[in-house]
Amino acid sequence: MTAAKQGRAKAPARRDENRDPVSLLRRMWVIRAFEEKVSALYAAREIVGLLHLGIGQEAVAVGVCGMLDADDLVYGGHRSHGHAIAKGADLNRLMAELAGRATGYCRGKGGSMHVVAAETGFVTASGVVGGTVPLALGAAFAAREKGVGRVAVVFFGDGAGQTGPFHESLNIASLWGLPVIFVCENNGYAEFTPLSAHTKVERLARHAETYGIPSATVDGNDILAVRKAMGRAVDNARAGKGPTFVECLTYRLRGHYEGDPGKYRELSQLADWKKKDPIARFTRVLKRRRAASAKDFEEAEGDARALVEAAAEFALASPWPEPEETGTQVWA
Ligand SMILES: Cc1ncc(C[n+]2csc(CCOP(=O)(O)OP(=O)(O)O)c2C)c(N)n1
Repeated sequence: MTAAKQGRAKAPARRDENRDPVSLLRRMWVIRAFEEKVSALYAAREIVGLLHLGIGQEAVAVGVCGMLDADDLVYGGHRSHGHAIAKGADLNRLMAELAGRATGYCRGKGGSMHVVAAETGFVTASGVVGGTVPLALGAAFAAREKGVGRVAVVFFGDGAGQTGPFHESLNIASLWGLPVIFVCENNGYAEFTPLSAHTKVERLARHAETYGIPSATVDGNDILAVRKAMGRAVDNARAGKGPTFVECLTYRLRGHYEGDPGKYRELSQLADWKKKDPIARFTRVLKRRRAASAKDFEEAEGDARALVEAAAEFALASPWPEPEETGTQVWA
């Protein structure tokens, strides 16, 4: 069976295979198309529960994961469909998980916020804000003890940067020189609270400084800037030089959750950020550099939408988990 038939969006096996700019654009399109479809299925009540979309933040997911090897480990949070896809998650199984079906990654028991796609190196998402930051330290510690040269990456938001586990993790990662990369998606809001109302530290990377960790703050809607910062971070982690903090300034173009009326932000702010859409922006870069043909651009979006439609069909045709399964795979 081909990768496309399995619902896999040609995930990078190794960082070196991932230099083709068109493949980066294609991967961003897969994430965008996937989340737009999920939004439509949610409106149709085919997907239920709380749903957080990362539309507008695709350059961070693809920029970061594209610099990793297949066996590097990635931890997400509550807004992590894009992170899982960028690390190579199978679209069919991911969509089925969101739709609560037995063919999903966690047999439909995890849903949007608790996806585990272990064989891709996407270890887990989590609904506990800041909760996966210390978990990534464990993976980094194990990798170092085993001497396997693997790195661990954790994605989190600016809100998570105000939690206790985040600060404890930075301190220990620095002290022990762990091969972990902290990727902060600073999208300016924690739920409905603007950054200025939850901290006086406007740049989260300043916390890294406090704990003696090198950092970079980059335009998170510029995939090339994200890749550059990540390249350095990964090289340092693999060379035994310890952690790096990469702060990506970005914006979510959807509400905090699907159905969020969004009254806490100005429409003009949204319109300004739409102009900085990471996909449109990278498309413009490629056009300027004549790095892709008109057909490449058309196919990048078209193929992504076709893959996602197939994933939705697969998910909705899949069986529900049996009621007897309720108590299995549950650790209690
Ligand atoms: C420990 C914990 N506290 C509070 C919440 C409620 N909560 C859900 S999302 C969220 C905001 C998170 O903001 P941020 O980390 O910036 O991520 P973003 O939503 O912007 O991606 C909060 C407070 C939670 N899920 N877990």
